[in-house]
Amino acid sequence: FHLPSILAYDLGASSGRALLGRLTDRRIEVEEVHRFGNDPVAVGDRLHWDILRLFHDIKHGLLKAKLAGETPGSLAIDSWAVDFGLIGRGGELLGNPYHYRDRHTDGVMERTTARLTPGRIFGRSGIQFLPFNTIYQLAALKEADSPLLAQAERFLMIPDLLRYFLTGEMHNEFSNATTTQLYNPLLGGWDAELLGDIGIPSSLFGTVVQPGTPAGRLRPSLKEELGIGAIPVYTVAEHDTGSAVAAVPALERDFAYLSCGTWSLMGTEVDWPVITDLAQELNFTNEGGVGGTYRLLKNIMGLWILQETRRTWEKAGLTLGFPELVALAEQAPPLRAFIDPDDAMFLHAGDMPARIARYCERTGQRAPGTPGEIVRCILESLALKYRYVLELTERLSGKRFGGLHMVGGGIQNALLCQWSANAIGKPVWAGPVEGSALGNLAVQWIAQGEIADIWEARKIIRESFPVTNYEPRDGAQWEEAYGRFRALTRLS
Ligand code: ADP
Ligand code: LRH
Repeated sequence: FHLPSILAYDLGASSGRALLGRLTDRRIEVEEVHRFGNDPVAVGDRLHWDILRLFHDIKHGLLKAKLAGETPGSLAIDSWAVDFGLIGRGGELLGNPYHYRDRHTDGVMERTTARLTPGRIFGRSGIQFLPFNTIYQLAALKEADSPLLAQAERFLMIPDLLRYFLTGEMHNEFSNATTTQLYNPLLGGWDAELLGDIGIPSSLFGTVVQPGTPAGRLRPSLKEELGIGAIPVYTVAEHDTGSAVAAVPALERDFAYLSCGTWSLMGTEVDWPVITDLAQELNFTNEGGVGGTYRLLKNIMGLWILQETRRTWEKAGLTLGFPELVALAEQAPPLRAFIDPDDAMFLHAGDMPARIARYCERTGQRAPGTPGEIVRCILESLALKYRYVLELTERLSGKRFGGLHMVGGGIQNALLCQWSANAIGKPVWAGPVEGSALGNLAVQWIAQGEIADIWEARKIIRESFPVTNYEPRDGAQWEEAYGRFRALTRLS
């Protein structure tokens, strides 16, 4: 007896993918049916997601599944956090959603926190201060007197919106809702006071539904267009990091994870948000997860810096793939120059090699010159920042971790995994690569009663996919480097 396959769409900031999953004899098998680019589009001063192209690729994934002879029993979508579309009269999407790296939020977090106080915002949401949080994006629209707000009747986050395109139903999913900094976990709903503070009507926000809720079926026009059945659609942890952490193949209750893609998200899972002065001071977040869990974590700028470096060189005629970049870094001399990846200068798109040079000048270091030196500087700095944030996670949670679980596309970079182990002085357990898509599949199976809970899912994932073990090496050199890194980056 075989259960039908099910379909997971995982949309990352750098690419999207559709994975078919099958659960047979407590083992998961996956097949990637579609992978597609996710290229934001700059128009004038604005940066948008190409939301209709993403929807086109979601439909294309369905078509490819059908051509492969598969009839998925269900599907779900997860994506990056914080971004949203506004829906107007007649159910029309108003405008193209903004990209969280658009500059319209520049200065808005500072103005909003000065007015409301950080304590009020963190105390009510438990979410870290990031300049692109939904609360500041909405406040920016309000400050600009955006016509979108005047027309808006509903607020949908990116997966809510794509799910709505598929089904015609509007639901606000919990894990992603928490990333807005407008959801109050203590009240268990949208925070009407914070919404009032920024002048946004509560009526835009619907009831929040948990991951693993049936959320409609493909709408008739789509069935007709693609010649397929009325596939049921579920909510999952629609925040990709929530799905990734649900798939961490940990057997121990207290574990540390690093979801390693465009962003590096590091932290631990907790049963209840840690909303304390220390959490606020260290700027940790409490994002909602599967089965009532929360992710106590911190954003680290991640491989975004490498992606933009690669794009800068490509525009100058030097096209290098990630494996080639990693090979060049390996040949460059070790532990020379460091950056703080989380310096605000690295947030927006642009010429990262030039910014790295500027950072080094500012901190009295010789700037890396060759491509290999530059990539080495980025990867080593990330590894050192991982150590810093892992130490903060231990301090804040009171837990001690025997090693670090890494998941996501970044673990295909074996050098980064090894250097992370070296920097933290503990083993790194790397796998699976497609963490978010697997967490997405697992929550669909939990909703359908095929898997009991995330702990059983983690066990099944552990038995279905390889985990690579990286033991720490070169302890003394990395210890010395960490001291220099801390001094240069002024991290206390
Ligand atoms: P996101 O979901 O945020 O778009 P992914 O989890 O897909 O990101 O990870 C993308 C990152 O993975 C890239 O920025 C790159 O650094 C890394 N990566 C992808 N493929 C490889 C590879 N073959 N070798 C080394 N690194 C890779
Ligand atoms: C990772 C991610 C992260 C958010 C960022 C906007 O893809 O969802 O958790 O902080 O994108």
